[in-house]
This record gives sequence, structure tokens and C-alpha cells, in this order.
Amino acid sequence: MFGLIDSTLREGAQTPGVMFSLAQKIAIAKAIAEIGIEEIELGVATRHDADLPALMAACRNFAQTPRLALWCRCRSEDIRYGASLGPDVLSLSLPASDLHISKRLGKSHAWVLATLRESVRLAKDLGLTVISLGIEDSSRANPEFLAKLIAAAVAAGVTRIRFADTVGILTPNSTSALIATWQRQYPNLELAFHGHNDFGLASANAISALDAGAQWADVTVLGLGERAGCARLEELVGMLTLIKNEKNYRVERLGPLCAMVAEATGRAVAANHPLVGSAIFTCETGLHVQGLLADPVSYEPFPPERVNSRRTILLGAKTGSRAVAGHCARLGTPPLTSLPAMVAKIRQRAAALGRPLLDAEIRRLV
Ligand code: HCA
Ligand code: CU
Repeated sequence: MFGLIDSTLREGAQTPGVMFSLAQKIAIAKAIAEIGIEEIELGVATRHDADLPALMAACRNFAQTPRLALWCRCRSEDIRYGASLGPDVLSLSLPASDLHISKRLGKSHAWVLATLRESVRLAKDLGLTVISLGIEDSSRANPEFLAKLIAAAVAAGVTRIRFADTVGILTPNSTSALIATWQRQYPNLELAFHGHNDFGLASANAISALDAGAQWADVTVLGLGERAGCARLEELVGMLTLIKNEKNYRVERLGPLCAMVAEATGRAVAANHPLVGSAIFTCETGLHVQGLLADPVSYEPFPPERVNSRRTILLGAKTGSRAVAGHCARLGTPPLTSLPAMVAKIRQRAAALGRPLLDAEIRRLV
């Protein structure tokens, strides 16, 4: 695989109610670059986005600059404007489904193919060398037309094809089949996947796409994007680095990045949010605590320190005797006269309060 394409500042910025200031965009792009993401889509190539020239210039000054991409409609004025900003990648976009082609745009297959050829020719004439074609709604496309569109893109000289599951209906299996089909047909073409999270499968589908041979997967921080959003940067970065060992992203920086984006969007990060939630290394159940005390690996996929977090063991209504003994020893309480009696007291007290106990409350019970 080549890497991840972050689209927080393009698709993520399309999230209803979300609007980033230029300063926020620069800070987010910098934090994404520092994690080691290979490509960032900075926005849509149009003069309506007044921040683009300054954002592009600021990103060029980062110590570590990823490839900078612009998303672009197949319109000559947008392509000219996009090219004038000097992106490393121009990500052109065209729909493949009849629904989008005829109902949304009122156009024909022939129009899509002609527009593709003209747009790629123009982009090349303007000196752009890396041209990506995003195929919108490819998961609902007529397979024969999809094949024609891809053949035309390859003939026109597109560097990369990005399949968009625009309404998030694919599963890991169908994503894998889609990518594998085109990978077999065009072994030298770069393939990318842009997945939506309408059924909670976007990140899983992105991993499937990479496993099936796609070189690139799109992500956004906290999965921002239209409707239920997109594949999550933090989940892909974590899986590729901590479990699959395919990348060496700086996972310890995920927490601050997600916190910054949460703040900028006014959307809280859930306590159980993968990789960055505040409670993902907190445990209260007796059986699990017993396992964690014996060896943390038993109930943790990776050490909390990798993401700058730490393990917290709570004593509450679900607690067990090992947790109580271990915790009291850590607190340095006087020796317990009866461990079972102490466990019973903690459970009763926590049940009465409806929450786990604080250390001070445990001391008092001892
Ligand atoms: C959108 C377009 C897109 C495009 C993806 C791409 C989609 O709905 O705004 O160009 O690869 O999901 O189809 O994000
Ligand atoms: Cu999208």
C-alpha cells in the first residue's frame, strides 16, 4: 500500500454545521502531516473557497509535507483554477451510477466519457502529472458502464482510480470483491477507496480495500463527512500501525488531533471512541480486572502508553476480589481483615451510589 488520503478538510468540511477557519485548517493539516499521513485533500478547487491559496502555501512550509491534493469537479474553469494553485494531486470526480448521471445531473453516459477525456487532457496540458479520478457512487453503478469509464480513464492517462461508496452500502466482502476485480484487470493502476459509514462499516471496508490490493484509502478525523461520515483516520492509523505493522504512523498524536477537531466542530468524542476515547482503557468487571492484573495483553490489543493513555481500574458493583486486593495494595491501605467482606461492602456501596467508588471512599470503607 502507498498510504492514506485524509479528506477532513474537503469531505469533513462538508459535515452539516461544520466550518473551519483558515487557522483551524492549517493546524489540523499540520497535525495530520505530523502523524505521517501521505496525502491531504485540502478542499474543493473553486474560487468560492477563499482560504485555499493561503492554506496551500502554509502546508508547503511544514517540516514534513504530505502530497497536497485538491478535489475538483470536471469543469474547465475549476480545473484551471485548481492547477493554478499547484497541487501535487488533482482529484477529479465524476459519477458512475445512472441515478447520479441522469437524475442528479441530467446527463448521459456519453457526456460522462467525453467530459472525462476533456478534463484529463486539460489537466495534463496545464502541467499536472498526478491525476486521480474519483468515481462517485461506484457501488451502485451499472457494471458495464463502470468498466467503460475505467477503460476510458486509463486510456486518458489517469494515475489513480478512486472508488467511492457514496452512500455506504458496501460490506468488507463486497468492497474486497470490487477492488480485487479491478486490480486483476489493471495490475499497474493505482486504486483507492472512499468509504461512507452509513452502516458503520466505513473503516472496516477501507481495511478490506487495502487488503484486497488498493494502494490508498480515504479517511477523515473522527469520521467527519456527509450523513454518518467516512472511514475514521484514527481507526485506520491504529490498525495499520499497531496490529498490521504495515505503517509506522505516530499513533501517540491521535489523541491531540482528535481533540482539536472535536473542539473545532463542537462534537464531543465519545468515551468509548476507538483509539482516542477517554474510557477505552478503563475496566471495572472483576473477571477482566483479574486478567489485566495477570497480564494486560489478555484484555488489551496494545499497551495504553502507545496512545499516550493509561490503564484505570475502577472498583464498583462489578468488582472482584483480586481487583480489590490489588487496588488496596496500590492505595497503601492498612491490611484487610476480610477480603470477601470488603468486596461485598464495595459492591453494596457502589450499587447504592450508582457509580464506581472514588479512592477516598475506598479508604474510608477499609
Ligand atoms: C461527495 C463526493 C464524494 C467523492 C469521492 C471521490 C463521494 O459526495 O461529496 O471523489 O472520491 O462520496 O462520492 O465524496
Ligand atoms: Cu464522500
